[in-house]
Amino acid sequence: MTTAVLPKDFLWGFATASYQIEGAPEADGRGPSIWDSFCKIPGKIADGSSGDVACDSYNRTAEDIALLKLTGAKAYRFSISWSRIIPIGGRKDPINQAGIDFYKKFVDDLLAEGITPFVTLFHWDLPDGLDKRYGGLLNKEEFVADYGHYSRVLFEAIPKVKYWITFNEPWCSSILGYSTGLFAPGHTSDRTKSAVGDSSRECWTVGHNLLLAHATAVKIYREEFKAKDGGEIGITLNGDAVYPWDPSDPLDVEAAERKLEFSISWFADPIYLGHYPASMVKQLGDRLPSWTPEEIALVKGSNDFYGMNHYTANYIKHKSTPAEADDFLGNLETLFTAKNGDGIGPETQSFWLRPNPQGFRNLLNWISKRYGGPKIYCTENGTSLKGENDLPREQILDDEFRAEYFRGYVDALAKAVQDGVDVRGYLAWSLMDNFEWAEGYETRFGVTFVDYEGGQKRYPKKSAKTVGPLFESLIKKD
Ligand code: GBH
Repeated sequence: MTTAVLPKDFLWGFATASYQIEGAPEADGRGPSIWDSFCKIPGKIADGSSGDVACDSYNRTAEDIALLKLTGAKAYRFSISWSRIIPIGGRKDPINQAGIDFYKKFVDDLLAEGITPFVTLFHWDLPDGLDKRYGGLLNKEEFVADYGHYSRVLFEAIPKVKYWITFNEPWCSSILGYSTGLFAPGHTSDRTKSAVGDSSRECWTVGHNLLLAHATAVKIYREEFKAKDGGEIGITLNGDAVYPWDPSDPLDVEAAERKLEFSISWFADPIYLGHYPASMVKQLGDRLPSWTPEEIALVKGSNDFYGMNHYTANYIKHKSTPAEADDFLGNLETLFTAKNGDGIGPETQSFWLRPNPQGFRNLLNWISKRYGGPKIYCTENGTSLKGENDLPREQILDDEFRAEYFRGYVDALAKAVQDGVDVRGYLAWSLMDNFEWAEGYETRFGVTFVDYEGGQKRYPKKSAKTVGPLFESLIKKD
């Protein structure tokens, strides 16, 4: 028997991101983003594809809203393409009214259907003009000022939005964009992959700049908009759960904690506690930028809520050799099998993803404890399915594996709430199959099948109808 443990106004729904679904890269004055450029470099995207068409959501907002209605969703998280709002990107560049009107209408259309918008201002698609002009995220003064301007334009234009997310997963922008080079703009010290970058330094600079840009947007929202518009603003961080590889080895226990610090606390400690984690300062030395008193005063306290993206877990084994200069994990190994032979969860189509619902409950508790019980919105959670793309259509639509993933993770969420964690919402990734970044279209995360060969037509999978009933039975009725 299920007990209703979630608050009456708990928001559940689905999430997407602009470059992954919109297509229409040249419509209504949009400029190029770093992902448009990155996709053109041979070898960067597994199937050689790009977001040029994707789900064609720019031209199919009504279909997407119909899908949301079919699921019964109460909320929808999407991101805004900066390149549609300010095509070149900077604070002195022209603003594109057509881009603003598109998102403004979309928000109105969602609200008309009783769906609450969660709007991400930045889900990795930086205007290419800013990367070319001054080095994009590496340039503290210019980037922070331009991001502040961009965010103010949107706060002003769409006051009906009550949930703003400044950045999606700054860890990915920093590490994958500036250390491993797996994501745009592809900087890395690995000269076989790219011609530019210093993996031992750039990612830490970028992380620092993203925190400052986040805090600047929050300050603008709080000083100029919050009183009249009444919304909330926060950042979304990714983080995988951890288990020590050998729970009886204190070094593995410590390494597991360090893994969380290098992924989550890198951003959340400055925001909630006012400093970087000691373990990072120790390993990275002066490669980790230091805070001026003015900077940290700006950053500390800059979250109205904690946005949590969560998918998977790892066993963590410490390394006994000194950390490499380009190490970003905390000098440790991540594994799918524990010392005693326990496997962490079944394989999926994503090399990094193995379902482990208990990890979600553990991590919710860890975040809640370390950061003083913040209000948490789970802004992404979901799975790919091994071999899904190669299955016959009927089997793709009968995605029991994904449905079971959601059963396990929603149950873990409910248990965490019973543990005392303040979870207020949940957005499953994703409303539909879409452009899965470096993996192109081979990996699907949708609760809706998108037929890329058949005019982008959408077909709801079994999981599209699984999520809603799970929440409706957990939400208190009065
Ligand atoms: C999310 O990130 C994204 O926000 C979303 O856009 C995406 O579609 C979704 O995941 C599904 O992938 O290269 O070994 O360092 C999820 C968190 C963190 C998962 C980084 C992949 C890379 C592992 N991601 N991780 S590694």
